[in-house]
Amino acid sequence: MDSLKDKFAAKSGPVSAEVKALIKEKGDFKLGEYTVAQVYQGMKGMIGMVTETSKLDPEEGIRFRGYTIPELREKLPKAKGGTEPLPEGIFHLMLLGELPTQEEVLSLGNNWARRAIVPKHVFDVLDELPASTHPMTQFVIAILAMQTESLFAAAYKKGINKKEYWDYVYEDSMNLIARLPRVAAYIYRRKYKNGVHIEPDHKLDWAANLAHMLGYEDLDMKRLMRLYMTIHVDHEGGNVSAHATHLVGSALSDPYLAFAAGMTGLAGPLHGLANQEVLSWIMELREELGGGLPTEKQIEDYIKKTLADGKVVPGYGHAVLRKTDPRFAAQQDFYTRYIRPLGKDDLCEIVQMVYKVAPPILEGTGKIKNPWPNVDAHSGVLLNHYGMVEHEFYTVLFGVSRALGVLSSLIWDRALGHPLERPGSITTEGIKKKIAAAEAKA
Ligand code: HAX
Repeated sequence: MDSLKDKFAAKSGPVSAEVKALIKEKGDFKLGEYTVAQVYQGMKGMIGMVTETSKLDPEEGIRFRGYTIPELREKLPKAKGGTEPLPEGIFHLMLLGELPTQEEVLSLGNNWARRAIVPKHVFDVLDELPASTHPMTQFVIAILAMQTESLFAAAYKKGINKKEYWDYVYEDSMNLIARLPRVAAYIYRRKYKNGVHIEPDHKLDWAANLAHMLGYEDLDMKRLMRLYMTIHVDHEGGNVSAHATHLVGSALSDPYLAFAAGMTGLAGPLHGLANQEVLSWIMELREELGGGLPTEKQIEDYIKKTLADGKVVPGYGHAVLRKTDPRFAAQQDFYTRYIRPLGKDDLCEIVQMVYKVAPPILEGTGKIKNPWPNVDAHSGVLLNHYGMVEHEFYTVLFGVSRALGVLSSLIWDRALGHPLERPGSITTEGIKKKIAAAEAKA
């Protein structure tokens, strides 16, 4: 018996009927007209899809089903004696739109534990890759290797009614989420710990078990992993990883294929790979200055040099946000609450200094729309503090968390019967003709 699935079935039916009626009655309602700049510059600000799980406000940041990150850190169920939310809880919230009880979160954790067995061939595939293969490439390959298990693909081949799509997408998504921690840990231990693997401990919650399989038994790292896995889940529908998953899923590619597409997007340095880039950038800064804490002036010069070299300052800027990312603030709070009282960490301190120095410089360029830090500006130094020094691995952790958001959205996509996504495009010649015609009329 899967009570989460029963609740989803009870919820999604009426919402689906409501959406169909809305399209029928108000389908011609104009949502806005878009500019040439928006068409050329990544469709920023265009409302082009429906995402139920979260909504991003440029000034305030993300809300998951109406709740901010500080609210969720307080309200979501925690592990026994724990202080940070269990990510099982935010998945329940995104899928059903309701805060879960402690019992529901425990039941979901057990549900994932029962599904967590990764087929052996996935490890065999990973073992064949050169050890130098980037962890994100390995992650995507492992997800694709697991596609042999897709219940959606098997059912579609046999022939199923459209109304049943969500059920199989739900099953695939739950299996994927259950198995990703093992896959991530396998990649990590193979690449960085001489292939000495650690068996799962399903008495632990999903995030703590991930920390355990990675080789981190420290309670503090488990606490960080719960927060990390909660805050990275979702950022509404238009970001590259969420949009790619949604887009590929719209072709009825199964959740393994769709999620792998999302992860190839997350692996880009302007998106999830920025967390790796931030650490490398800070390490290079330290190296150039011969170690220790830099002065504010030295950081200022380094930022200016980065810009002068035509590079981006990683961890700063955002396509939608126009203020400090609340996910950055949550990690800053984690540092001041749990780490700093025990002794300052040089790299975490540098992050605080960059936060003070960078925004006015970035703003001063006159072109960067958001001079404030995003989630990736802080995450690496916290992992590094607890001993995870392998920067190239950081985006895989982001990806494990992101699965919760994009896959709960994918289940909704199929429950609501969203069709194939196929926006129109235009040529530059076409744009010029439209402008000329409008100007001739005026
Ligand atoms: N450093 C230097 N230049 C920057 C910048 C930064 N941090 N942020 C923006 N710019 C530049 C852009 O490259 C662009 O330059 P050109 O006009 O020469 O092309 C100009 O400022 C205007 O860009 P924008 O409109 O402010 O920003 P975009 O919406 O185009 O891009 C990005 C948003 C996040 C990609 C951008 O801010 C950036 O590259 N940041 C650094 C990389 C980063 O931290 N990425 C992670 C973002 C959060 C996320 O997805 N996490 O997973």
